[in-house]
Amino acid sequence: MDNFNLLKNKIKTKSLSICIIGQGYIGLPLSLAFADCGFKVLGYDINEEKVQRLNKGISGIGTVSSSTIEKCIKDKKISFTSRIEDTKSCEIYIICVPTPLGKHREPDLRAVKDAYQQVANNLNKNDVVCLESTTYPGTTEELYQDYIYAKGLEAGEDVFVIFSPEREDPGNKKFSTTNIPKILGGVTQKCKEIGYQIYNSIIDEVVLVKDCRTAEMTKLLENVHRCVNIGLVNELKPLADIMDIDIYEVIKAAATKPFGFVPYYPGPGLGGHCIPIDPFYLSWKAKEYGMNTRFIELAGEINKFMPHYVVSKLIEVLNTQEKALKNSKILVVGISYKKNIDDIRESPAIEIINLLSKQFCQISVYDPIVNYLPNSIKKLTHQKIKVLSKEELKSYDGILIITDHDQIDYDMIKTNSKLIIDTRGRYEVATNIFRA
Ligand code: SAJ
Repeated sequence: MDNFNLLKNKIKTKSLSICIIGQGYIGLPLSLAFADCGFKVLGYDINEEKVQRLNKGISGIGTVSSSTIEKCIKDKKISFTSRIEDTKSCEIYIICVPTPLGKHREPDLRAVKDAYQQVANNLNKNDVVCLESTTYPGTTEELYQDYIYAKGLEAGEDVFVIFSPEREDPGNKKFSTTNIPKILGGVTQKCKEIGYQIYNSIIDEVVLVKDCRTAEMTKLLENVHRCVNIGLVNELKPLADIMDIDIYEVIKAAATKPFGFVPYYPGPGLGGHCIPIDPFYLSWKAKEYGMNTRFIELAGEINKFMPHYVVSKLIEVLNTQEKALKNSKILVVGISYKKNIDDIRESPAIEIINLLSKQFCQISVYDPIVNYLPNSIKKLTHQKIKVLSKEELKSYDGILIITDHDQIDYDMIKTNSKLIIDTRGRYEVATNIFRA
């Protein structure tokens, strides 16, 4: 049996070990999905503390249960390491590391390149390398040329090189790693076939596309679509407000159209490690072709302005009550980047707290899901309250609903607050309730 069919057979019998590089919101659920279907999985992460915690079966990610990890460890299906030399014996490498933006909003592929370099150093004939991190079209081809082909290993013959973008919606109980269709492209047709077999072991639907560039672009279109449409409703929110129109009622009414309309909702800004970031990988790459992506840039400007709009609205409303924001007591309700999760990365709440701190008001925070406040926020806030009480609520000059976790008691807040700035459409507009 030739190498290619031997590899296909080993995938089919799950007699291969998979190394998943990056044990975050994407890598950890993926590791557990492969372990659960019978592969031997080694979860690699550079963070030693995280690896020690994972080897004790402690998740640290709100959307992944510790009991699931404990079971996989007990069944000897998975282990975790921060020593790259431990990954040498693996045959399939899947890279799920962050792709942030640099300080000039340019792609920062350092984590991806480090991972690729480490994998290439350990790569043997018939091994497989897959990148899942969101990036600009052409990245996988560049990495293959620089780190693998440069070593004399040819894709589709000696090794198999794939791009299959992650698709997770943290906090979404309806969709998980195994039932979200997976896009997949390869450097060659044989790479695609191998990739299809690997992912089809755990995912119901694997959607093959022409090549890696197509797969990379598909993922970016998904996130650009969200970024631009959220930017659209964020632009319309202040307009509707000044026209004395309830934008949430308008969107709800428009959503009754059974075709040709997808509802998006205005918010206090755009958070998370994807939507505010990924589109700018494409706008950066477009410039190399002499093209501008004006929708992406404009949506970015609008979304980035929203925290300023929220604070200016608070100042405006306090003024009508002949109060200054300075020395006022303000409560920020909800600080994660979206509701019902504990992740505060790129959260607009952080930007709003920074802006409020420059107005010399006293800032308190309430978030029943986020247990940890980074020092950068701790030093700007007076306190993080654990339980809402009537007395506590009455003591504030203004309350900002920033992240509207479902478990929050909105009736209690409404009944006991002097002033509410609602950035999520939780309330109808009222004498003490304003939209921003
Ligand atoms: N947001 C709005 N209005 C909306 C929807 C979202 O203001 O109508 C805000 C959220 O509050 C949040 C940000 O946008 O701050 C991002 O929200 P998101 O729902 O896109 O959440 P992410 O970034 O965790 O996950 C997204 C995925 N979400 C959905 O498809 C619903 C998906 O786009 C990607 O699979 C994922 O990013 C990723 O990993 O790229």
